[in-house]
Amino acid sequence: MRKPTPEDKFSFGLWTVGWTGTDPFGVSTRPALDPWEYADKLAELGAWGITFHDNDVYPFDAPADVAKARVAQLRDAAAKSGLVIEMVTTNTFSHPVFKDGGLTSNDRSVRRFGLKKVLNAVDIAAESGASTFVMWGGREGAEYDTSKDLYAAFARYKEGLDTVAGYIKQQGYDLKIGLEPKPNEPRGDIFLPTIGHALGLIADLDHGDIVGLNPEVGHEQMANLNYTHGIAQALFTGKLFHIDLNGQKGLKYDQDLVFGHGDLLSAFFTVDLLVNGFPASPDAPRYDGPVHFDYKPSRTEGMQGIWDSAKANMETYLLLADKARAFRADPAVAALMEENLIAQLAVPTLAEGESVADFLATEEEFDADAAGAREYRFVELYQAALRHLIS
Ligand code: GLO
Ligand code: NI
Ligand code: NI
Ligand code: NI
Repeated sequence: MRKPTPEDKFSFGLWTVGWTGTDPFGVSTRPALDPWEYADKLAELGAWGITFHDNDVYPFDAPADVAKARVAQLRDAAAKSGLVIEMVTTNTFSHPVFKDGGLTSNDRSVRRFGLKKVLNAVDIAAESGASTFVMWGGREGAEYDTSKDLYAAFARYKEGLDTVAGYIKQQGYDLKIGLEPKPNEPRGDIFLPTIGHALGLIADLDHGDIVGLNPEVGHEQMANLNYTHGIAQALFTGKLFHIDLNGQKGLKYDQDLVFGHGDLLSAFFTVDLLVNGFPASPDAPRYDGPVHFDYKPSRTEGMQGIWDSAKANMETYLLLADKARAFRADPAVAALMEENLIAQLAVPTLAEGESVADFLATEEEFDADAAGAREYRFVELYQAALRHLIS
């Protein structure tokens, strides 16, 4: 197994390795290090980048000079260990002020405060050389359908996102926004619950050109959706700006397990898409952004477990990437793809220049019963993938 290198573009949130194990039922099981204390070890393991929330680096109530100094100290540590700060985000969920949301709180004064906090983090992102600014609206939502004018909530969400995107453009920052959908937790129902909902709102924005997605494996699976299909549609729309990889075992709370420690076959096809692209669409957009892990070292683990699990994410990805390449290079797989008409789906249904009138006028020989009797061997093709995966 080769060691990860910076070319692999693996990155970690400071809140991932830095999670001390506090959950709704229990206190911390591990000590917290200072944010800059994670850099050396991550670099040593082969990571390329780090990401953070404003309040991973300085406390919510830190005076501006303290905040500045702490961010500077983190930047120095990252630079010394050769790590890139590739993404920055804002914590608009921990403090009680955000209990009803940051951009969609009913209380306008909270929204004005939340928006300033986000814009301040945008400045930090730009100054830190980040290329993506993630917005996960974990508290944007509700438990009770009576608690919100939902039309106004979407209008305020749009207003907030357009204000942030407009500010990025006005400042001339080289930053794109990645919205992170999640169906629930901590709110009973979070706005923008899935990739599809987020794409819908992006299409309504005035500055949607710099707004895309940061989809997370576990979040889509919490909505019982197929992550690979989700990121495929984001790629199709030119909106896959960033990814949060992790593991999830079905419809549970947000587990944030190590990538692959959930639905392994699904993880395999996700990596296949990321490294090989679409089998019959060579000109389709490819993802070449950071391979970012948003996981949590389980609370059973100590300091050793933090590094074991960080390493495990990268190892799983590299192992799956090798398997996925071998799968695509296998002549038996190519033959099965051919037999299953995989390439034919890339051929447009209408001929070039064919009008609908011409199309309707064509009298094609077509035997629906014969076509209906056609046998696909999708099972065998999937089994071929599984053979590569477990051999
Ligand atoms: C929580 C989210 C969260 C975001 C982070 C980045 O479930 O996954 O960790 O990824 O706040 O914005
Ligand atoms: Ni998450
Ligand atoms: Ni998660
Ligand atoms: Ni995430």
